[in-house]
Amino acid sequence: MGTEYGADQIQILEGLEAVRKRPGMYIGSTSIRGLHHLVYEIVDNSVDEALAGFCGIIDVTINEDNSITVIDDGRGIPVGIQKKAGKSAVEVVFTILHAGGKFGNGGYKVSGGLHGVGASVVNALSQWLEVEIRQEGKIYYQRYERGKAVSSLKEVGQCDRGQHGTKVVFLPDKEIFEETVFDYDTLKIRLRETAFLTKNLKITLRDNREEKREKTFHYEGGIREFVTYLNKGKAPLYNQVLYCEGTKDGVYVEVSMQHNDSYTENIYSFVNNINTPEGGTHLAGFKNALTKTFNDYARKNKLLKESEGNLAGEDIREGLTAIISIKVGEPQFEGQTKQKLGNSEARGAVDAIVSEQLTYFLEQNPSVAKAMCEKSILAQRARAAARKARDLTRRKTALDGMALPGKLADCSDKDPMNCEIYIVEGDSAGGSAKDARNKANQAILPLRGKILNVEKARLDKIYANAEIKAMITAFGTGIHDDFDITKLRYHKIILMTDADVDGAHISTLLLTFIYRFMPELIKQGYVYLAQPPLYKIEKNKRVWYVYSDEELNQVLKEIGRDNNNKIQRYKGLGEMDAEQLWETTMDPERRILLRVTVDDETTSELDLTFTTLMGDQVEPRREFIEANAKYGTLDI
Ligand code: TSJ
Repeated sequence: MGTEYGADQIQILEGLEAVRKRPGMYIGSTSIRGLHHLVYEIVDNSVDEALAGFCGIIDVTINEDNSITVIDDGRGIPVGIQKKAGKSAVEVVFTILHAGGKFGNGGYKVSGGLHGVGASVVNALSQWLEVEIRQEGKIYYQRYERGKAVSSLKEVGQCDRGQHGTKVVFLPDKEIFEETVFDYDTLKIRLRETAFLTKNLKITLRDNREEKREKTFHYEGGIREFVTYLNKGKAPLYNQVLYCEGTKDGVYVEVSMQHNDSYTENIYSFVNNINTPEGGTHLAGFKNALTKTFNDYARKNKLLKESEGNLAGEDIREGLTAIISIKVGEPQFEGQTKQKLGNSEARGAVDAIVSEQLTYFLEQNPSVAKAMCEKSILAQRARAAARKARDLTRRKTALDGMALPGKLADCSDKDPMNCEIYIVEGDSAGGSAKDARNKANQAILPLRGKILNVEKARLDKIYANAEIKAMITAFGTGIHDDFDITKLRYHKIILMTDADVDGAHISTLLLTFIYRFMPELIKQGYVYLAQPPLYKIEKNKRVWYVYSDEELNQVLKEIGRDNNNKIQRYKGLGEMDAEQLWETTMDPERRILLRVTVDDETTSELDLTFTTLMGDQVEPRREFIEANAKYGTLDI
């Protein structure tokens, strides 16, 4: 057998070798993110089986050794020999790069995401992988090591004829991945999203490591429940969740939406269950239908006076939470990051289905239509006022030659690459920071007290807010349509707040503002959280700064807990003198910074995190900060 390797097979081996040589090309990265991607690649196959109507249950388990088991109750990967490849379809799936799930005429494969490359890539990047298939009363098994079959597909037993499905177990290769410990919450967020997008599919996630956990996601309402979930903790404007569904030109369309009383737009679009953070034709079709249908209705029913101009799309979308989910045979992804749908038929399909069903809904529910219309008209007026305010500031800055805020203590270096700006809570801490800083490249912008919660204010009020104006002018980029990242004046924007609950709240407000108005700053990694110490310990003229209670106990254990330690707890940044602030929090050689990042695979969850934290409870805020620290990467 060994001598009979043909040219095709040699190429196959090279194919998987290529994956091991340049894993980043296939799964984005070999960081913790790439590690989790392996799970999604496998699970996506089962989801496809569910979309085809043959699978209702998916079980995902993190095993004690950090291997992953995925089991579904689908038809089972076909076990027959594929003539062209000269091996079983199972082996083709696991050893040939880019082999989709198309077998004969039964092909339905609709997935195809950014890295939709499938099982062979996971196999190539796993120390070992085992597959078990139950089909027509028989159990089949095969094992691979680092992408290579170590046995052929064998019948290993018998099962009930009614039993069928696929089970895959794999251990990510430590030679490839920087990190091989799975994070339960990361998988949970993604699997929940998948369950929302695939109604009637039941997904269970289990953690069999030290901390045993289990969670099942099953949403009969599908994306309707997704909208309810996203609006949790907010006040909906009306009780119904609008839902549109239909198929046109080969595009299956589902849309669900509900307004809440906030001012932000939360629209998430998906194609074949894959998030499209940059939108595309399906989103454009939705927006067009919404604007057109709504204006038609408002005019016809005299909710909008003849003298008044049309409602703009953004007025109607104020406070709107919506999911647009479409399924299409051959998705075309465009844009630099391939996160934008290009299929032109999707635009028309979504537009037509939403227009027709929304028109009907508005006619059937006049009180809901009226509530929507009143909110939109208020938004329209606020937008006009905001434009006026913005034009004024624009004219002013043009005349003043970009006047910087008076409170800003700028740095002398003008090369943004070298420069950092510390956003500091309160004038007293601002004072210490000004004394402590390196004037050459560290600027300080003190803010007074709590900043405006942009989730709870309309645009006109936001533009009029002094702290927000100060930040916008200091950063230099402008916002929204005017945003220009090349004008950014500092390549590190560092939020420095007290290491307590109030400080955490202020950081959250600041991050919310930046995320809503200048998301690119976060996406491109310019935003950081400073980490001031919680305690200072002194003993025999030696000093330790510690950043958590855990660390405090550790240090005390090492040096002995006795009365000679003078432990000082910092209640706020203001309690530190300039030198201490420099040593612990601002000196690039010694400080710890957390970089704030977003995971675009689960954008909806991140948005939710930002918004729930705006509530009045203390606990969720702390959770946020912890979660954030987890997302953060350490920069010494
Ligand atoms: F891809 C994979 F190997 F990683 C994998 C595939 C992993 C897991 C956990 C499940 C699956 C999988 C594949 N579940 N269900 C299927 N279904 C098929 O491969 C299948 C079965 C029958 C037919 C048919 O046309 O008769 C077609 C397909 C694609």
